[in-house]
Amino acid sequence: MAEIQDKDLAKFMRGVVSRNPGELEFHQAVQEVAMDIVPYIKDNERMQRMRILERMTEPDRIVSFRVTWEDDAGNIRVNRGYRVQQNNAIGPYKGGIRFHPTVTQSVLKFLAFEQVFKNSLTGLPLGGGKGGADFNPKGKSDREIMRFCQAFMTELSKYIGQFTDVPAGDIGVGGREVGYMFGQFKRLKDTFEGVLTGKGIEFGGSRIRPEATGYGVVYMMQAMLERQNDSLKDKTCLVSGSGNVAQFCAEKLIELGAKVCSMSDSSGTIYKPEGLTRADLDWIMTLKNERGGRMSECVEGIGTKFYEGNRPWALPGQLAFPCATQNEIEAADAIALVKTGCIAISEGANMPTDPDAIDIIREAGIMHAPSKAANAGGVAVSGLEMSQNSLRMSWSREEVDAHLKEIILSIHEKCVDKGIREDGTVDYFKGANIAGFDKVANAMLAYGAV
Ligand code: NDP
Ligand code: 8G0
Repeated sequence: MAEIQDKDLAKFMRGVVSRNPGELEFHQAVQEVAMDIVPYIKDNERMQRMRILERMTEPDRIVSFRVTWEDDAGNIRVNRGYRVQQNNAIGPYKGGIRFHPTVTQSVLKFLAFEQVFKNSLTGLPLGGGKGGADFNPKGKSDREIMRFCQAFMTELSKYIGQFTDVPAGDIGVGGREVGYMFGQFKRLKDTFEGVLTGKGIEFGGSRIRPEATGYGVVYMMQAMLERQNDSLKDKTCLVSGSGNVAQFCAEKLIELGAKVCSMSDSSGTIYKPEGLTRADLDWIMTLKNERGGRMSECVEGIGTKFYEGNRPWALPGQLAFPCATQNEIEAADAIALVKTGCIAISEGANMPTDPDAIDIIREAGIMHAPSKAANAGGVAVSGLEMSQNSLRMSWSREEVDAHLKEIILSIHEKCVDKGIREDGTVDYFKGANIAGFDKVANAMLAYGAV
């Protein structure tokens, strides 16, 4: 990372680093926000005196717990579970649960911190949190997944509730896992409440929740292009990932006439220069959602190219949609994107672009919507799921999609409002940080020293 020039920012970051030693992802997420917020509140005596930014960077609490479960061979297995309850100034803690071997406290703290700003941007009454476990669901049987989810929820159930903290899925946690966790919560507490989102439609789930994040990422791109009198039609697109977010990002792009030239997983990238068809995407969805397959199988299945171990960023494409994981665009990838003429990036994954890559992309004048703005559609529809649960109602696809679009457009407007530069271009990172910060900060000021 480049050395920090601003003296106040450097001092603030020294404090963050010394209070959170070794938590690199958390430092990265805080620095990205502080870069915009430290100058923004420099002359705000009240925000300074009330230590608003210091308080925002300290989670309200973190619970960490042992998850003991039994595998199919009868072995006792142990994992570590967490819930980071970051900030509930504007609503109950809200954010997903990740099951992946790379889960650490630092990763969940960065995600929970980002979540606070994102949830604020949605305009809905949602605080920020995140949870997960270092459990690897790959290769596990359905019954092992069930036992793990039940063991995880047995402990987590002590800390959550519809008005307290409302988790959902994330990497490695989809509809099936949410079902197992909801079932266990209901069994333990004997209450039927909207304590999780991303539920099945039969037990309180919202229409469009599975699609929401990916669709929203595309709506954000559409809004950025339209501001330039441009459109998605016939644009070549690089999508990374092939999970929930990537699949529905690809679906919406195809529907709107763009060409999805790549998708990927942790083994490598597929490439089809003329763009995947709807039938290709259906094949990929079955491969990933039902057969637990790898992207390399697309070569035989749908006739794409496959580049083992590679990310898609060096392939030709006008638009980029990172939808896999954090720091999947590094400096060399950013250079490749600039070289092949990428004009805009909409982030589906959380913090997919590392700080050096962000600088390169900014320098090149590429439009770049940060995850906290671009992927907020997922949590927004989770917020709508909570509303429907409270109303004991269920809205149609059209109603939910219309709300989703409206929320993404309003986030785009907030970014423009707070991030517009003198030359008329927009710093979407700055706009999202300031707009997300304002609402939470003002609520915290209203509460006094708590
Ligand atoms: P899924 O588990 O459905 O899919 C994850 C995808 O990313 C898979 O293709 C996976 O490949 C790939 N991936 C995950 N970790 C790595 C890694 N360390 N290196 C390389 N590839 C990796 O998760 P989602 O689609 O739900 O989540 C993707 C991203 O979007 C995450 O950053 C998540 O936080 C974010 N997000 C998700 C939302 C949602 O509603 N689901 C909402 C907002 C943000 P493989 O199959 O090989 O592991
Ligand atoms: O619905 C949610 O609360 C949720 C689930 C997964 C990821 C996210 C996110 O915004 O990163 C939110």
